[in-house]
Amino acid sequence: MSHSQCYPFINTPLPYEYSALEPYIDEKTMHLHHDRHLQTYIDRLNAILKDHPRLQSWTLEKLLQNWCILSCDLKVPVRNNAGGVYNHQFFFDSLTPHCPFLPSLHLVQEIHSQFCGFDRFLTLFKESALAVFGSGYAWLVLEKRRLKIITTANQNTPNLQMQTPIFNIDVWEHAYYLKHYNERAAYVDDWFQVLDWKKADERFEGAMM
Ligand code: MN3
Repeated sequence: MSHSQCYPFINTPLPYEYSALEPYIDEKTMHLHHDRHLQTYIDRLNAILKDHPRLQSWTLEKLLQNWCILSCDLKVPVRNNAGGVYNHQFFFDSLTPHCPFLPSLHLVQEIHSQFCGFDRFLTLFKESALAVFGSGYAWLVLEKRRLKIITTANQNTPNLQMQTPIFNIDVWEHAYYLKHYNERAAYVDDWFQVLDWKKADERFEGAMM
């Protein structure tokens, strides 16, 4: 995901094949999720910005850090659609078919110490993902050099001025319904298997520098 991208936003290809996350995340879900759900947010965001040249040089981050100072008619649509693009790009970019879970990663060690054990962290993160009522995301973020599990509703994003996202899980039903129906817990277990720990560690290291 490119942080310098601005209007017109484009749907960059996944960094892996649609089928690459099988059997944990199925190919059809990846097609629909990336090509339709994410595409819709991109199309809507571009349509909103089309008549607002002043905002066309703004990156996603800038739109998300400043949506609250926009005019009344723009606030909510910009937050929802820029958020929809950001959250999805971040989600897809946090997955990998190669599962490079390495206990030696600085991030993993930090999780171990801040959450009193890695298994306890996994339990807490899963509980948070299950606790999102309706649609939203669970995140691991870094705030003031401390790791924190947070949740966001709908397409709201973390507070990007204060928090650096490390990874997120999309718990909207469209992310898992085809394979897991209403069983969000089974989806969270599968998602853990394809989380890109190396990418997460790079984000963590970058924010700690
Ligand atoms: Mn989604």
